[in-house]
Amino acid sequence: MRFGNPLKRIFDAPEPNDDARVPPGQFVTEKFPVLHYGSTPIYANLDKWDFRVFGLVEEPLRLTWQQLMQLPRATQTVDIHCVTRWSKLDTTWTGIPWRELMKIIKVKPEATHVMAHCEHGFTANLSLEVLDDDDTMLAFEYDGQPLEPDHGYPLRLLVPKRYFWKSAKWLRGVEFMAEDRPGFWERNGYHMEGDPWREERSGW
Ligand SMILES: Nc1nc2c(c(=O)[nH]1)N[C@H]1C(S)=C(S)[C@@H](COP(=O)(O)O)O[C@H]1N2
Ligand SMILES: [Mo]
Repeated sequence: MRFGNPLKRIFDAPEPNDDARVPPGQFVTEKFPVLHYGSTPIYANLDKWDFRVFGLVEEPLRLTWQQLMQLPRATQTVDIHCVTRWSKLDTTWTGIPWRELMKIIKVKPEATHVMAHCEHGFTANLSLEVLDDDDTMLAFEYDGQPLEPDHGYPLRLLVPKRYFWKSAKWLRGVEFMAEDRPGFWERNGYHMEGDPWREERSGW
């Protein structure tokens, strides 16, 4: 029996399959589909725009765009997974890491969950445990450019470890809560957690 050249076998090995990066039931797209309920907010400027931190915090905050832009930023490349079955690999975002935001907030010990609040009343719920990750951010750039209006300009939440509906566009604030509460899509039948690796699509 011959084993051949072991080095050759290594070089002939197929590229690591993207399957390992794509959650079950998803297909990869090169496009960047636009998906949301309602209309896209258009801002003439950000003079009146603010970002609110409220609920179970020692001190509620209201940050202007300029104040938010003073916070440390980071750029990361991640995969995103929409519950409507498209995944997009290697998307590059710049934003304020969640953990940087948390450094300026005094969260009360009883807080376990966050409701993301957006323009037009859209909401999405997340546990603090899921948010507390180094790839969660308040994103304001995609591919080095300000977010397109349709993709959430000026600010969206980015939670790569959850289905993309949790990455709330046109984010205007975060509310800290003592229990989990369904957000917009969660009230409409989506799963409370939305982990793509566990295919947590429907809550029913
Ligand atoms: N404010 C707001 N954010 C939202 C939504 C929405 O309806 N309103 N839809 C979510 C859903 S279901 C998806 S799949 C993604 C789509 O983001 P994209 O349009 O940038 O691809 O946004 C999420 N964020
Ligand atoms: Mo979605």
